[in-house]
Amino acid sequence: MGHDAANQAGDSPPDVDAVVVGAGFAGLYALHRLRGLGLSVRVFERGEDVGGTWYWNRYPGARCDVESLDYSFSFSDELQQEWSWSERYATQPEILRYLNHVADRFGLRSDITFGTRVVSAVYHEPSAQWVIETDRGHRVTARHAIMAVGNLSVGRVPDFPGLDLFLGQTYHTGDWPTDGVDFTGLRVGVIGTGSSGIQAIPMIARQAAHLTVFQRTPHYTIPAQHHRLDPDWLAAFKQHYADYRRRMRVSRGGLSRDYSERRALETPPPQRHNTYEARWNFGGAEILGSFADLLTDERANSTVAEFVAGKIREIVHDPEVAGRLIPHGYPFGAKRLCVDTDYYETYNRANVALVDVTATPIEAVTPAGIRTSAGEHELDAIVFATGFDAMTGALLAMDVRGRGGLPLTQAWEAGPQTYLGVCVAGFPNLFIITGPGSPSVLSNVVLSIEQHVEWVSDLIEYLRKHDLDWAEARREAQHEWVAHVNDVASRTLFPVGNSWYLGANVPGKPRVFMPYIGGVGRYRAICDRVAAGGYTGFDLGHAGPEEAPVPDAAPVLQPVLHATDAAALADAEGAWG
Ligand code: N01
Repeated sequence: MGHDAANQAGDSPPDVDAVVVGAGFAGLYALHRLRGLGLSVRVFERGEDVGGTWYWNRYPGARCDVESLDYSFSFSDELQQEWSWSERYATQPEILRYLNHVADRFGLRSDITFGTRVVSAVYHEPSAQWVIETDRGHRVTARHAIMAVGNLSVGRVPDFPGLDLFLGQTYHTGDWPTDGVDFTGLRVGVIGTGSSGIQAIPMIARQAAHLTVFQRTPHYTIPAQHHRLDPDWLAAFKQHYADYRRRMRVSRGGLSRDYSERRALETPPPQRHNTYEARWNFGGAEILGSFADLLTDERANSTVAEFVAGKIREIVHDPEVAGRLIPHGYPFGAKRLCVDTDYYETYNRANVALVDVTATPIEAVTPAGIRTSAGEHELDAIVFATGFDAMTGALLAMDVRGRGGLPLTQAWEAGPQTYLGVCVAGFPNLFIITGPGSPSVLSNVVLSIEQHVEWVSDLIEYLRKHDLDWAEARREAQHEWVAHVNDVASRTLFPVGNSWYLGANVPGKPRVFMPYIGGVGRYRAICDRVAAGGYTGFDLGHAGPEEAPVPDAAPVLQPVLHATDAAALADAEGAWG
């Protein structure tokens, strides 16, 4: 179907300049920015409204674990001045209200088609156009295809035997009913204790008659120490918003507070303990930034791991339950650090039980509940907090084909390969916002989205100014970038954790460390240098029968990373966490 459509693209001009897939943070900003350049844009969104992740993840307790003052758009000072966050960490409903406000304020809805899934995107070489088809029968041609599909948008439910026989209700945290769920009086099981499970468990425990948590791997979590934002404090803060954002842009993680340069192993133990204590009390993922060597040196890492284990023993009354909750076997922070409210305290409740499914594996879902090797747990509802096919799931769910009809699934058979985490060799004018190989999920993703959208729109503008039709990453440049991403990751403890960063949570998925750990400030500098060099590492060209690259406009590949930069980047205390 996709091929036939592509063959019909012919010589006619594209229907729109750009198609954007997704209307979350990334899609909304891409639409706004490209429209501002005078491009015609069509956005397709599978949800019935804007929001992306924040449209679907409505589970109880869902809130962002990046602070709201950081996790919001910076591109418009008017927007950031007029919007007032009510809490340190925003709830899902408040973030969704914010994104609705953005959509209305910038008049974005008229260019968005909701309730529509893109099923294929096929590149038609002679016309240098993308042919996009949807599940509702749209067929649109576009010069540029912007994939703003999110990194965590395809939920995973493990294939337990008997799942379809269960007589109660089942839910996935990433596809929560719009009207919410009332668990009052019910016996509920939650499978999974990552960020979603850890947020949902305390809330469900308060409502349900009984909650059984099925934990495979204990995750590290730090209390949010959440609070409301005082309106006077906020008004004073907003006067310095521009400076605050500037610091975020050059930081490691895209956050306003950066990593300490001190090393844990060179800090006397009492001082080290005080640092952890202060950061624990401050709350959130800040603790990862306590010392520069936490994510590069296992001995340093074990000092923070021991500190957190001590906290778990203090909070959880039953020592045996505390023991089961203490993470082991992987470094602190190597799996995504979770941020919670009352998570460990929840295990002191009489109506909550913790089942270790590594010791007693789930054998089947039965009509009445879940059976592990130790016996059956009767349940009225099961919540799957079992995560996502991260970073590549949504892209590979579409039939994306580049030059010569090459499917993206084939190009990425051995794992995702990109240049700068945004472009793929063989797929001209296809841009992946926060794609694998960019800081994406290891950063404040809203800031990384802004950087990508701006960089991509600058590239599109460059093509238009130079009367060019397409840009395509060169294979050598891509190869060099992938090697660099792997090299930086291999100098940290991240690859040791069997995490979704590596695709380890999806059986059969190739294991590739997907996010770029070099830090958002450095990453931005590299992208800027590529642009300043006339898009180093790209071929740029015209549509038409002789659509070969234009030699003058397409600089030959120069090493993107000069020796000194590579050394600096490889000095990857840049791993921010
Ligand atoms: O998913 P996860 P998530 N049997 O993959 C378990 C973002 N996020 O939805 O660790 C039993 O982290 C699995 O066990 P294990 C954030 O980036 C952000 O919680 O694989 N258990 C794990 O415990 C986050 O990292 C916010 O051994 C099974 C859990 O399910 C990402 O989304 C909030 C299993 C999955 O954890 C994903 O988080 C929420 C099986 N067969 C999420 N299969 C913010 O606040 C899987 N598990 C911004």
